[in-house]
Amino acid sequence: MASPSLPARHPGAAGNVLHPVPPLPRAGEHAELCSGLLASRAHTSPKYFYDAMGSVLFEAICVLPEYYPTRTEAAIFSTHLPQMAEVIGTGGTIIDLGAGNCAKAARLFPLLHPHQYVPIDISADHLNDAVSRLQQRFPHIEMTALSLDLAQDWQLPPEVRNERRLFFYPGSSIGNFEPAQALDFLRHLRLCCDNNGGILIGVDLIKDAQILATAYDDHLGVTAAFNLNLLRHINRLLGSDFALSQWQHRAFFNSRQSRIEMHLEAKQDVQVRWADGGRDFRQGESIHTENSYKYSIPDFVALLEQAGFIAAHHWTDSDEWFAVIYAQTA
Ligand code: AVI
Repeated sequence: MASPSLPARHPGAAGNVLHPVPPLPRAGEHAELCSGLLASRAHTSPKYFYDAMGSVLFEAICVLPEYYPTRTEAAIFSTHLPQMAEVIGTGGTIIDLGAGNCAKAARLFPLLHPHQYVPIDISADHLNDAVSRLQQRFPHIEMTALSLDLAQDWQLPPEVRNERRLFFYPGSSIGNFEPAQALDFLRHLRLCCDNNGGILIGVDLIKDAQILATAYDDHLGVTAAFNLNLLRHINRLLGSDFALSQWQHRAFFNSRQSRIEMHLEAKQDVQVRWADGGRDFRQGESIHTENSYKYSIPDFVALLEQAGFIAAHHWTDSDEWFAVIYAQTA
């Protein structure tokens, strides 16, 4: 289990509390990667996309014309933020799940006026820099950064105030969980809320299969590079000898499961070796690297309700490609 790191406190830019976070421990990654690669259908967790290069490639994906989720969600926030603030209310604690550069949450501050901001991310380096900068812009907001792997068990430390916790989970990353895991994750958030909190979450909606497929297989090949870069990251973590030239990116919409699937497919018979193992892949065999589930609004609201939330409001774009949903505790 990844546990929150609680290093010594030191004063932030304006005397507020800022927790610098060390990188997460790497124990367990080796075993997790090996068991996925050796499974009859080889697979890896999408969290391994995000080394330094992967994070830069993901930022590039977000500005691709084919990748509609980022700009569509941003437009929904631009249009509806005042109404969101009316529904959600001011004050309380914003807990930003997968905060990255904290830019999305920072747009909420002038309207939601949180007392505390708790950005959480797997990448400590990114987070420390972003929070230091943000603390200078908003010196009156207490900021408590946490380095956590949200795909593992995690708990909030006592420093996170219990007063009206709003979990902020934009970007449709909930779609990268299997539906059962997504439900467990939402249930966990609900438990962390006591009886006076909520969640503001971005959800990518079901749409034309071709639009979906192109969003994950763009013409510039940035998503292909993002997928292939995973092999370089695995080579570093495992000491393996994946040769990128032997693999190709595959992405398609699986309509039965309502998900985009990304795979890396062997272009020829391939032998991969690492210190304590290895695997032979036949031409055409693939490593399943990501699922990105797409929901209808009623189905996602049902999931929130199963988790113990009451879905209060949702906002969408005019094409209904993406939704931002606010749900409260009962
Ligand atoms: C982070 N996550 C919401 C992205 C998605 O759309 O599922 C990851 C991604 N994979 C390929 N392109 C973007």
